[in-house]
Amino acid sequence: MNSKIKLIKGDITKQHVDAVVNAANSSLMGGGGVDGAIHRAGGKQILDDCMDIINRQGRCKTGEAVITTGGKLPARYVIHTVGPVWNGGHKNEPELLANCYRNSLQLAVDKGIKTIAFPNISTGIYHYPKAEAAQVAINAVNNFLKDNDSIAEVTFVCFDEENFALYKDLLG
Ligand code: AR6
Repeated sequence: MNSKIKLIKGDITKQHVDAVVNAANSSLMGGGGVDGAIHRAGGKQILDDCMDIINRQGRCKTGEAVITTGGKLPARYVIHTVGPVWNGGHKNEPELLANCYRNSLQLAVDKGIKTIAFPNISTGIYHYPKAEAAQVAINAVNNFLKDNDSIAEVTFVCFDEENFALYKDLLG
């Protein structure tokens, strides 16, 4: 396992990292779960940036990622990515979920971001099975870090006990 990968149980809005990742939806206009928490804690500046992005380039497709200010968060940036809705596993969900992690990390590299924290994308309102999602997330991050030196630390922030236990097992 890559030594740059960290695991914590907690609230992503409290993380002191260069960028936190948001499990958004394609409208980028906020929602429930971690998306709601990030917009509430980060304030209006994040939504304003999201609106600019939507006006410039349209909706954010599943698996893609965009970047905004962190507003009032301790993190300087928020990377918003749209996870797949779980549809039984036959709608390319694993590839789309891996794309969320890869595209978020690539955007981080492009912005010179060194430390980044991920929530467990798609495992709440989008109903992706947690064990499968954890495996996809860890593989995607590991593979990315193999080919890219510029990211110093990737933290998986698990909010619920079930995800935390799964990651702890998989990360050893
Ligand atoms: N910090 C870290 N993780 C959190 C937090 C938090 N403060 N709050 C929840 N989680 P979800 P999704 C975890 O539902 O499944 C929104 O309405 C939670 O335990 O936030 O990708 C969007 O607008 C779960 O493991 O995101 C979309 O419409 C994980 O975050 C939709 O939900 C993801 O759960 C996206 O659904």
